[in-house]
Amino acid sequence: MTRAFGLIDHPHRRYNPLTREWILVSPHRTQRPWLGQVEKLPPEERPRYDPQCYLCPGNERAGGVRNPLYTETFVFDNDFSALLPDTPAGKMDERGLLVARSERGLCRVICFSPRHDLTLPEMALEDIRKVVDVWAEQTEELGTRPQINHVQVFENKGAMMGASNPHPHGQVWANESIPHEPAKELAAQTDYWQEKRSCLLCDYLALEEKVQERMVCQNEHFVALVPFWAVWPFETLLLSRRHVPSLLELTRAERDGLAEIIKRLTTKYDNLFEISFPYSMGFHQQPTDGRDYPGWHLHVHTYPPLLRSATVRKFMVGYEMLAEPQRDIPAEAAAQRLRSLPDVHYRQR
Ligand code: H2U
Ligand code: ZN
Repeated sequence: MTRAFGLIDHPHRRYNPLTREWILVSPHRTQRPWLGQVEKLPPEERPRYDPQCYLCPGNERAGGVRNPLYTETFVFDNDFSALLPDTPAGKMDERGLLVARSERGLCRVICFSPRHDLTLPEMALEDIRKVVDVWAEQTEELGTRPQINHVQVFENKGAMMGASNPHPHGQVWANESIPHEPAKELAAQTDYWQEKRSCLLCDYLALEEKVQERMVCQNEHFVALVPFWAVWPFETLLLSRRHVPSLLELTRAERDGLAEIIKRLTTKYDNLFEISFPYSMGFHQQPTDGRDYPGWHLHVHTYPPLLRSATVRKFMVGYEMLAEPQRDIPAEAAAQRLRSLPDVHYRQR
């Protein structure tokens, strides 16, 4: 029995330097037997076109608008937008205890493909590349508006993550304020930049490249890894190798690299339990208020809820709701699993 502290054997807390939060890691718990039910899921078969789907080409959406017969990507204003462009300005503050502010913005839906039966990993590389262009276009178009100071591009995939429809799609929400998560990351990256005159995520990536143990996959322009401070079981962080603050600064070759690594990473995810793997994935880009943020480094977070099979998922309950997040599978073990999975999708093998 070892007495000396080690990350593999002993409970410990890890620090997330991007959000400045701590997580509890309990590696010894993965040995305990799982008593919950594990069922085999039926194979998913979807038609190329679903007459009931509100995202398929030519179909009607809520409110009676009809989608065009689009052949590549398609973007539209969300029919149930959480943010609206014409909200009147106003605020409330009762002794610092009842505080509110008006918020303007807008929400869009991005269809990745006209094909109802595909998802990102099963799409052709050149078609994912077109989605990368749309993400950049949306960031630019919305971000240059004077009242928009932050653009959040994301995808909710799978019913488990609350996605309303299996048709491949993502969303973009753009608003006046910098939301809570990016605001925490902005503070940490800015402080680091000011203290060290170098970038937090560039320095972090250099460390990870030295040890290699949390790497998942990489190409000339991007690296996907399980961050040291990961909370979700197979959480990953995708980083550009070059220090760029947003999608807009990527060269064509870097956009190609982004499409390629997204295909590879999402393929590995699907291969993990041989199901269409649920997750929430999103880009973190510098604010679009026109100011300079030299410390900001473009990255993508992917948060998947599945723990050890297609049916056993992680919830943030109990200690995690009341104290802090906790994980059983150390980041190193999760990275090793993802790394060893094939780059060819299980349905295309
Ligand atoms: P998910 O990415 O969580 O599946 O959300 C899809 C969005 O599509 C959701 O925000 C919108 C919902 O408001 N939607 C429309 O804009 N029009 C419709 O006809 C149905 C759903
Ligand atoms: Zn569809």
